[in-house]
Amino acid sequence: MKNRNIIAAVIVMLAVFAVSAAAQTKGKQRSQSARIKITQMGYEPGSITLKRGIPAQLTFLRLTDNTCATEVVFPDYGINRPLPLNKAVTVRLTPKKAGEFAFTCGMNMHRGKMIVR
Ligand SMILES: [Cu+2]
Repeated sequence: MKNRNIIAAVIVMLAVFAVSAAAQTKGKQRSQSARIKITQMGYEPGSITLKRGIPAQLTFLRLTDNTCATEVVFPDYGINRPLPLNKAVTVRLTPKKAGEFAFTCGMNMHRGKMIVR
C-alpha cells in the first residue's frame, strides 16, 4: 500500500514536470537581451537582432576613453543614457515595430543597428 502511494506520487510528479517543461518550450518568450561593447572600433557587435513585442535588456559596456560614444541614444525610443567607462549600463525597451533602428553616440557619428523581426 505504501509502495503504491509512492509510485502514484512519482507518477504525478513526472506528469507535472512534463507539463511544465512543455509549457516552457511552447510558451511565449518573456525577455531577450544583448550585450554591446564600445571599443576604439565602435560598437561591438555593430548590429543586434531582436524580436518584436518582447521586452529587451540591452547592456552597454564602454571599454575605452578613446571614443566619443560616452552616451547611447535610441532616437526612435526617446532614450539617451550616459555610458560611464567600464560600467555596464542596461537599456530596457520593448521593440514595437519590425524594421531597422539606429542607436548612436550623442553626436550621431557612431551608429549601431537594431534589427527588429
Ligand atoms: Cu560621437
